[in-house]
Amino acid sequence: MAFKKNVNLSKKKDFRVKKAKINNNAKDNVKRKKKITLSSEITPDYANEGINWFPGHMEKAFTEIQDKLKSVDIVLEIRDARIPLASGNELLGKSLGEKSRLILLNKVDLADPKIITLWKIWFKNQGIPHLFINCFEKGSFKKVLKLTRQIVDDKKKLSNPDSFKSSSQLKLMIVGIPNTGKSTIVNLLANRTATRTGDHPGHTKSQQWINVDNEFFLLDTPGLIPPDLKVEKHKLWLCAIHAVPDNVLGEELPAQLLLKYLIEIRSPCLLKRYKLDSFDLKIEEIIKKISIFRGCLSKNGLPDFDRVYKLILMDFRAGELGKHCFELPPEDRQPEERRG
Ligand SMILES: Nc1nc2c(ncn2[C@@H]2O[C@H](COP(=O)(O)OP(=O)(O)OP(=O)(O)O)[C@@H](O)[C@H]2O)c(=O)[nH]1
Ligand SMILES: [Mg+2]
Repeated sequence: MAFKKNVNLSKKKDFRVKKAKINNNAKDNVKRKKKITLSSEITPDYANEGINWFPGHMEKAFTEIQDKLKSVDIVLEIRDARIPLASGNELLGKSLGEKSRLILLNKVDLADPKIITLWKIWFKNQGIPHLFINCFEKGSFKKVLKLTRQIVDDKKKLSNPDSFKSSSQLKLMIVGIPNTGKSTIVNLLANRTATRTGDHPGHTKSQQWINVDNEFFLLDTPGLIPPDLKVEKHKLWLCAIHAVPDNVLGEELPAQLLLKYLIEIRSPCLLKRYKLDSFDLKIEEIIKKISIFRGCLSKNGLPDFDRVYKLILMDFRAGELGKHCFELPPEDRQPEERRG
C-alpha cells in the first residue's frame, strides 16, 4: 500500500509538468514531419522529451488494477514475443508483490523462431512461469488454463500442505501493455466473443469480468505503457509493434529504425516485399525505391514520406516483412547492448 501511495504522488507531480507539454508536443510532431529532408544518414532524433507516454486514462487504469489485485488469485501478464522484456511493465510487476503471475508471450507467430528458442531457455533458467503463444493456435489455450491452475495450487500447497484443496473457482486478471492481444486471449479462454478486440492500442477502455463456466473468472483490463520508459530504442519498438498509437510519436522514427534494422540483418523479406535488388544503398535511396514501387510519391515526384512510413509499419505489423525479435536475452547480447 505504501508503494502505491508513493507511486501516485510522484506520478501526479510529473503529470502536471507533462500535461502542459502535450499540446506543444502535438505541434512539434507536425513541425518535425514538415522538416524532413533526406540526408546521407537518417538518424532518428530522439527529440520526444515532451511526449506523455502514460496519459491520465492509464494512470486511472493502473489504480484500478491495484485496487482489484487483492481479489484475484493470479495475474496473467501478456507481453509481445518480439520484445519479451521491453514489453513488460516494471512498475506493474513490482506492484504485484507476492501475487502469482504467469507471463504469456503472445504473437509468437510474428517472432523469429531461432531467437524465441534462446528466450525459452532464458525464461526457464530464471524460473519465471511463462508460455510462448499465438492466438491462431487455439490448442495452446488449454495449456494456459492448466498451468494457471497449477501455479495457484502449488502456491496454496506450499503455504498449507496439510489442508490443501484445489479451488473450484479461480479469478484471473489479464494485464499488459496495449495491443498485445489481452482481449483476444480472454475470448479464446472463454471460447466466445465476450470482449471487444481491435488492432489499435487502447481498444479496451475499462475493466470487464468474464465468467467461464463458473470455473474461471477473467478480468480484462485496459493496456498500460510503463510510466518509467527510459530507453529510447524501447519507445520506438513499442511504437513499431503498435503498442503506442501512431499519433503519439508519428510514423517516421519507428519506420526508419525498423528499416535500418532490416537492412542491418539483411532481411530477405525486405528485398522481396519491395522488389529491391540490394542492401548496399543509402537508406534514403531505399526509401525512394520503396516509394516508387508502392506508388507513394507526391506531386513533385519526391517520396510522400507520410504514406511510405505508414505503409512500412503496416507491412511489418501484418508480418509481411518477416518474423523478427528485437531483443536478445541479456547474456546473448553484445556487451554494449546489455543495458538496453
Ligand atoms: N499476429 C497475431 N496477432 C494477434 C495475436 N493475438 C492478437 N492479435 C491481434 O492483435 C490485435 C490486438 O488484439 P486485442 O486483443 O484487442 O489486444 P489488447 O491487448 O486487448 O489491446 P488493448 O485493449 O488496446 O490494450 C488484434 O488485431 C488481434 O487480432 C497473435 O497471437 N498473433
Ligand atoms: Mg483489450
